[in-house]
Amino acid sequence: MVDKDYRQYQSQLIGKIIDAERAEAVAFIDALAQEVGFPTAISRVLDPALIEIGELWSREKLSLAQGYVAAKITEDVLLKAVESTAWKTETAHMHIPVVLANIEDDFHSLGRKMVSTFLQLSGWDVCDMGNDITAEEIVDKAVELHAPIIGVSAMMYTSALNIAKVRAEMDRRKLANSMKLAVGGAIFKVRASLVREVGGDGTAVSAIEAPQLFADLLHTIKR
Ligand code: B12
Repeated sequence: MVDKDYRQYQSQLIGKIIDAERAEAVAFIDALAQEVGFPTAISRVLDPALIEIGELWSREKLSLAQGYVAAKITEDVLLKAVESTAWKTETAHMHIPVVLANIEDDFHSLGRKMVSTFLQLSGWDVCDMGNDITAEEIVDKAVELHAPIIGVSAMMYTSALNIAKVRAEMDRRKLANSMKLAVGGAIFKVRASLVREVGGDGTAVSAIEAPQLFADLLHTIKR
C-alpha cells in the first residue's frame, strides 16, 4: 500500500473523530489493522491523524469535546492492539522492566500511552506511572523494579525542563552507568537540542520507533 492511500485513511479517520463517531472510528482502524497490522495502522494512520487533530485544536478549529473523543478513540485502539497477539515481535520474550511517565507538571498522556503500547508489544514489561510524576518518584520506581531504562514524556517546554531533575536524581544515586534516560514528546521534535539540555540519553520521534531506541540504549549499558 502506498503513502497516498494512508493519507486517505487519515482523512477518513479525522472525519469520524470530528463527527464524534467513537465506535465507528475504532472499528475503522481495527479493520485496517486486520489487513496491515496494528503497528502500521497506528503509526501510519492514527498517529498522523492525532498530530493533525492537535494542530486543528491548537488553532481553535476543534472543541475540547472533539479532543476528548480523539483521546478515547486512541485508548480504545491501544487496548485492542495490546490484546492482539498477532504482531508480537521476536523480542517479545524479553520481559525487561522499564518505567514510563509524564514528567512533573505534564498532563499530555496520549503520546506516552502510545509509547507504552509499542514497548509492551515489543516485549518490554512497562510500568506506566501516568501523568505529573516527580523525578524522585520515577527514579525510586526504576530502582525498585531494577529497570535499566526510564522513558519520560513531556509536551511543553516548561515541563520538559523538569526532566533535568530526573537526570540529577540519577546522577545523585550514581546510576548513569546502569540506567539510561529516554525522553520524548512534541517539544523534542521542534527543539532537538533539548534532549541534551535535560540530560536525555536519546529520543524517538514516534511511538513505533521507541522500542528500537530502548533496545539501543540497553546495549549501551555495561553489564
Ligand atoms: C491534546 C493536547 C492537550 C490535552 C491533553 C489530553 C491528553 N489526554 O493527552 C489537554 C487539553 C489536557 C492539554 C492541556 C494543555 N496544553 Co496541550 N496540547 C495538546 C495537543 C493539541 C496535542 C498533543 C497530543 O496528544 N499529540 C498526539 C500525540 C500522539 O503525539 P505526541 O504527544 O507528540 O507523542 C508522540 C511522540 O512525541 C512520541 N513520544 C511522546 N512521548 C514520548 C516519550 C518517549 C520516552 C519517547 C521515546 C517518545 C515519546 O511518541 C508519541 C506517539 O507517536 C498539543 C498540540 C500539538 N500539536 O502537539 C498541545 C500542546 C502540547 N499543549 C500546549 C499547552 C500550552 C497546554 C496547556 C498549558 C494549555 C492551557 N493553557 O491550559 C495545558 C497544560 C497541561 C499540562 N500541564 O500538561 C502547547 C505546548 C506549548 C509548548 N511547546 O511548550 C501545545 C504545543 C499547543 C500549542 N501550540 O500551544 N493539551
